[in-house]
Formats: sequence, C-alpha cells, structure tokens
Amino acid sequence: MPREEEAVFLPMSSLEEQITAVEEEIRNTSYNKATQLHIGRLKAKLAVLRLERETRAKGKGGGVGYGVRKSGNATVGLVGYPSVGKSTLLNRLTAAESEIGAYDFTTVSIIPGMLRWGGASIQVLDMPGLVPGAAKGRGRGREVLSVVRSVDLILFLIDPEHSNLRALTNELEGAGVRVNQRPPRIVVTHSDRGGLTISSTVRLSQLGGGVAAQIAREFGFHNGSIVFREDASVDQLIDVLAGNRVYVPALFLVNKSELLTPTERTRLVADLRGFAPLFISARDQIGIDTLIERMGEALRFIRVYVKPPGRPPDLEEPVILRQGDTVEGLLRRLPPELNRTFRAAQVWGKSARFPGQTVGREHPLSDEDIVTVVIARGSARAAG
Ligand SMILES: Nc1nc2c(ncn2[C@@H]2O[C@H](COP(=O)(O)OP(=O)(O)O)[C@@H](O)[C@H]2O)c(=O)[nH]1
Ligand SMILES: [Mg+2]
Repeated sequence: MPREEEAVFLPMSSLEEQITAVEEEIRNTSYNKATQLHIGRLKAKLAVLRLERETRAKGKGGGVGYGVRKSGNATVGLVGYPSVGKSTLLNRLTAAESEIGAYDFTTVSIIPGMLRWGGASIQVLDMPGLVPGAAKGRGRGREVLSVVRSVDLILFLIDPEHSNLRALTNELEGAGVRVNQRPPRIVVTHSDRGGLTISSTVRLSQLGGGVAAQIAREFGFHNGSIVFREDASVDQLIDVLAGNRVYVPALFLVNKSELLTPTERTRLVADLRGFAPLFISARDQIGIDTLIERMGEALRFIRVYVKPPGRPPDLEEPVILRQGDTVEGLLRRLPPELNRTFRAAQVWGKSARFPGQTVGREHPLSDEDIVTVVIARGSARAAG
C-alpha cells in the first residue's frame, strides 16, 4: 500500500499526540506581526485540547487521588522536583514527620504539617516531587497539580542542582495555575444568539484586528460579548475563555544554599532575577525565620486585637484575618452572641480615620487594629 493511503487508515491520533503536536508548532513558530493571528489560534486550540484532557481525566476519576482535608487559616503547598529538600523543609517548619531520603520519590503521598504564625495556623503540604510532564499525568503529576490548584500559597523549591524554575512554573501554567498574577480584567458574557460583540475601554495592542474573535471561535464561542478593561494579551483572553484558571501567589526558594560558592550564588541570583528568590538551607536552618515572615506577608494575614469595653485589649491572642476582611469577618470568629447583638464597632489603628472611630460590619480592617464590639442595649455586656 502506498504511504499516503496508509496514513488514512491509521487511527485518529490520540488527544495527547494532538496536544504535543500543537505545543511543538507553537514552539517552532517565531512570533511577529504576520504570525500573530496564527499563534493566537494555535494557543486557543491548545487550551481547548487541554480542557478536553481535563474532562476525560475527571471522567476516569483522575484528580481525586489525594483527599487532602484543609485546616488552619491557610494552606501552603511545597512544589519542586524530587530530592530538592521539600520533606526536610516541612519538618523544619512544622512538627510533621515527613520521610527524608537521599533518593527521588520518597514522598509518595501528601504529608500535612501545621505551622504557627502569630496567632494563626498555616497548613503546609509536602507533595510528591513534580517531574517534567506532570500535567500529562507523569509521576502522579495530575494528582499533585489538582492539590496545587487548591492552595493559598505555593512555595517553589529548587536546589543548586535542579535550578530550572522556569520549567517548574511552566508545568503549573500548563495545568491552568497562574502564579503571582491577578485575574485579567476581561468580562465574558454568553448568550443564545445575536452574534459576538467585542468592545474595549482601552486600545488593544495584541488582540485587535479580529484576533480576539478568532480565538473566541476556537472555543466555539459565537454568541455573546467580550469587554476588555485592559490591554490584555492572547494568553489572558484564553485564560478567561477557558474559565478554569486559578490565581495563586508564590514564593521562590533556593534550598541547600549553604553549598553554594560565592560565584555560584552570583550566577543563580542573575539567572533567577525576576523570581526574587530567597536563599535558604532547610538542613542548616538558614533563612527559615525570614521565610516564615514572608509567608505571612504573602498570605496577607492581619492581626486584630479585641478590646472588651472598658478593659485593655487582649494583645496576647490576636484574631487572625486576611487582608480585605471586614468587621463582619471578625464577628464570624467571635462568640455567636456578639454577632447576634452587634450594634457597631469602635476601631483604633490603621483602618480608623481617628482613634475610636465607630464603624459598621462592612468596614475593612488593617493589621494590628484594635476593635471593640458595641452590642445592643439590653443585651449582656460582653465583648471579646
Ligand atoms: N546540603 C543540604 N542538603 C539538604 C538540605 N535540605 C535537604 N537536604 C538533603 O537533600 C536530600 C533530599 O531531601 P528531601 O527532603 O527528602 O527532598 P524531597 O524529595 O524534595 O522531599 C536529603 O538527603 C536531605 O538531607 C539542605 O538545606 N542542605
Ligand atoms: Mg520528599
């Protein structure tokens, strides 16, 4: 049989092969004005194929391999290649006992530990090492990635031997995790008919000239509207259309840094510019206090002190909230009686316009605010 005909009778290439083929084509096409539209469509196609892969994996029960129960005020995930020191770091940070080995793959399940931060508790998860190709399901990659999607902060861990941070973050990008990014300001509305309208409040430098419409078409999106409130990129539009992206803050750590010579260290600092890495040694306890401090900042914890009326505030045990939380959020953490009889709150500190300002439930609190809950007359006079 002639070669061309043979090809016709081959089974349709698998989803995985299609994904690899599109990935390759994107890699091999240089980006310029003439290829802009083509690359945009390829990226959209890739996103659609990956969504299909997700759907199939879920159908087979994939992604539920690890039942991790969240606890504490926030959950942090350790992500890195095998043997970079994740388990050692977990044991340093928490009272967990995660097995440490000089060989790869000692951590085969997810081990949680608990770290105290001020009055807060942070759940730290030690995960199996990520290997290249994790999003395709290698090395329990898909299960790990499904857990990564649910954490409040990622600690990326590399060591001097495995220092390719870009490869690590790319692996997560491929699985829909957006690291240290905010959601794009693009509003997509679907409707049944009427065609597609695209409008924008700013000039679009990357999605003009029909590129946005072509990308929408790859997603089978023909009716509705897309409103751009920023000069978004192709990738940002695809993220919004795909709809299953998560936006997770991250810190980047270089472990085993006590092994680095000054020259190696200088080279790494240059290589990793843009990641702002923290140099630590989990084994020799270098940089751990700084790391813990930075974790609290990245999780945007705030400490709020409750002051019962006519008494000093309880400075020993702050209530830990997240930045953006309001008086309402504080009430949820206090005895229900206070919530029921709440009339107003008095606030001292950064969020108050003047000391002792009277505010309502919707007032956003700041770190180290002091708050007195004022309850309705006739209710028992307790607060705090
Ligand atoms: N020199 C040095 N070795 C470390 C450090 N942290 C961990 N290790 C070693 O690296 C190896 C792998 O550590 P492990 O925590 O099991 O790595 P994981 O696979 O990422 O969990 C072990 O032999 C550790 O003792 C460090 O800060 N410095
Ligand atoms: Mg381990």
